[in-house]
Amino acid sequence: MEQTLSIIKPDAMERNLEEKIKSVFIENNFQIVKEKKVKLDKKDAELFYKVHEAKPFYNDLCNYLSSGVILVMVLEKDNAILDNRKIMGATNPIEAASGTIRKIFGISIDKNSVHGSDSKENAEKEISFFFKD
Ligand code: IDP
Ligand code: MG
Repeated sequence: MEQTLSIIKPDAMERNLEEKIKSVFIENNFQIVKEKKVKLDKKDAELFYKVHEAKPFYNDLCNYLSSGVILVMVLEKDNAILDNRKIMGATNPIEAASGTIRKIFGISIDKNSVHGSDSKENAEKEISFFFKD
């Protein structure tokens, strides 16, 4: 079994899509093993997205992630990291495959409803960022 970190971002939380998006994970055989709602401050968001600090959209991205309540989840299944990326769809909802979370719910490249870890190394880092045990 593998674990990955998933976040339902502020745009989706504000539109009350929490249960709908969670049911996509459950239908796709993920177990939600940990979850919590948090409101990050800007500094937390900057730390979380540190890999993107050189990108032109970094400041907007950090403002956005800290703009409202988010739902952070640890998802578990075989191949959780890649399978989650598949059901999320491409970063830009316009380019996301039909049936993916970002295609169905995403508004724009920045308000794309969900985050998912992109590698084993980042999944471990991101899980421990939110869930210290
Ligand atoms: P990912 O979320 O699909 O892994 P990343 O490249 O890791 O995509 O980017 C992190 C987040 O930054 C994206 O989910 C999106 O919200 C935002 N982002 C990525 N590229 C752009 C862009 O070109 N303009 C504005 N926001 C972007
Ligand atoms: Mg990413």
